[in-house]
Amino acid sequence: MIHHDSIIEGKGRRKVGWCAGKTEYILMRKITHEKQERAVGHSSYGIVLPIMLAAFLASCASAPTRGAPAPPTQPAPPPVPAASEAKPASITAAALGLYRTMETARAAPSDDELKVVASAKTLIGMAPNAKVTVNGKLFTLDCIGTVSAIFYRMDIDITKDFGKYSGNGVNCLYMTLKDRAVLHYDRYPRTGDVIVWDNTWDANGDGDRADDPRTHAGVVMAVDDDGTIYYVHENMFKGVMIEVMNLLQPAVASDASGKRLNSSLAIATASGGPKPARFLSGDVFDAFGDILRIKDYLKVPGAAGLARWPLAVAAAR
Ligand SMILES: [Ca+2]
Repeated sequence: MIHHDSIIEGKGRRKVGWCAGKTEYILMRKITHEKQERAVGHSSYGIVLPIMLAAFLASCASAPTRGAPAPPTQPAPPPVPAASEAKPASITAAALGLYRTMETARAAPSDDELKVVASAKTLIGMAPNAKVTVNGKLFTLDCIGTVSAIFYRMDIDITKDFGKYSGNGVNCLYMTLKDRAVLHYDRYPRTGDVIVWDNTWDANGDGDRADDPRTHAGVVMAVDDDGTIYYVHENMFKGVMIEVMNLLQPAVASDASGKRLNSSLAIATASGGPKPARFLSGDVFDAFGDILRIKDYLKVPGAAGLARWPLAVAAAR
């Protein structure tokens, strides 16, 4: 209230001051006019007034009439491309920041991709941490061992560069893919892409289930039109199996029809405990990696490679 009153008082003072000043100004102007008339007589009005009147009329002629509506403002027309600018035939994946175009993502499976499916199927149903020999090499079917075994059957050694990196096998796989520039984050991957997840378990044992990057891996088997991805991986309780992930709805377990969109992936702790806040596969997704694009780089030395894989595996899809 004190502030409000002071504002009113201030206005009052300004008003009184203005009135007094106006009175003084009128009196001074009258005296000045009398002095000017005495000095130059009335002849100055004969020159000054016509000039002022002409200027006033000129300004009136160019100024809009007060109260009349303003003329409508025309919006600027859109820029017209030059005739030499060719319209693009399509919007590229690069322009959208995608790894693949939608046409590529939807293309029929390649022979290599069918071989990944066939290889993975030889392992489905195996117990957690089971031992298998593939092409003469022994594998333990934990998460990275399962991914390794799937590709090793195709004479692709995903562990080729693991010695260059530190951390667990999943991190070494991630770094290999990153350094070969085949990591991507498309919502529609291809069969044969590997998947890397974060925070699937408390790997560093600090009790925080949100600070453990690159803790799990799997391989894409197939993708539905609604974005549901079927991946094969080692479920640490159930063994090698196919489960689902949907990056269009990453935090939804099932849709309205009951179709499963995202499997439970992050576990509480090895010793039990509350479920993490983010536990669905889509919600702990990190990245995809295009192993098949670097298959020649990862080829097992001396192996025949994919050429010796029987094409009959196509029937396995
Ligand atoms: Ca942790």
